[in-house]
Amino acid sequence: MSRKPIIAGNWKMNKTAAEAREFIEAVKNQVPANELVDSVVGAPNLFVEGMTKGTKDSELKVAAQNCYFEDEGAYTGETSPKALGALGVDYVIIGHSERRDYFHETDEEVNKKAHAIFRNDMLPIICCGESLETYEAGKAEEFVGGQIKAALKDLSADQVASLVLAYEPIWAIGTGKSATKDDAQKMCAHIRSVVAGEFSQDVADKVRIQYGGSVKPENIADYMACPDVDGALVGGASLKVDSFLALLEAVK
Ligand code: G2H
Repeated sequence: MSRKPIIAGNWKMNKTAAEAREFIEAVKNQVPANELVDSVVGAPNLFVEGMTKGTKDSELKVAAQNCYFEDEGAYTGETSPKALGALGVDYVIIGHSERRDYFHETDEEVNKKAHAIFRNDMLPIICCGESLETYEAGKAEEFVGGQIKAALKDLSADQVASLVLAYEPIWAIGTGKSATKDDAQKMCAHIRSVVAGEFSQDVADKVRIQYGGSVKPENIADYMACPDVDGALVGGASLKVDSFLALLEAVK
């Protein structure tokens, strides 16, 4: 089963709107063709509008980094998925361990957000991953399997086949300690088997699974060589033009 690779930069809370514009101008005409790879930049929600305008005639796609699960209403400070959809945002990253950890995002909220994202014609990139403690206790597969089942609850088979899952072991995020390619392959294969069990083998064969956690141009080929790894969610190494383009070149 061949799945199109997807490389998504996750800028986290970095860059100003002017810096984002500069980045887009520098990369937008150098992004590989969309038939080869989905190239995505996850910008701070504050300036996704500029990003969607700036990437209009390019192969680059835009992700928001979070949204609320209601479309509108009295939710001061939240980001409406309806508003993101109307701006032409392609993907929304949800369930990132930083949001789960610092902002107490629960599995149930991740699931509600996934439904809201589909309702507004975007695709979720759903993050999962275990802590060092869980990894060392040998409970990583059980833990991540639980996150996946909860996140995908009541989605349709077609929806699940079209979304993106991102396995990011928390102990490998921004630490420089990337998981080995065997760790990544083992967990991504496990995640695919959980999807097969909950939906079908056909859906599991279609869903794209990224690895994330200290991915950089120097190690991306190792992960992409794994049969169940379909791309990467990249933080630090997605911030610089050269490094982002090198990641895309490595997978096209
Ligand atoms: C994991 C990743 C991107 P980094 O959070 O989501 O960040 O590549 O900096 O480890």
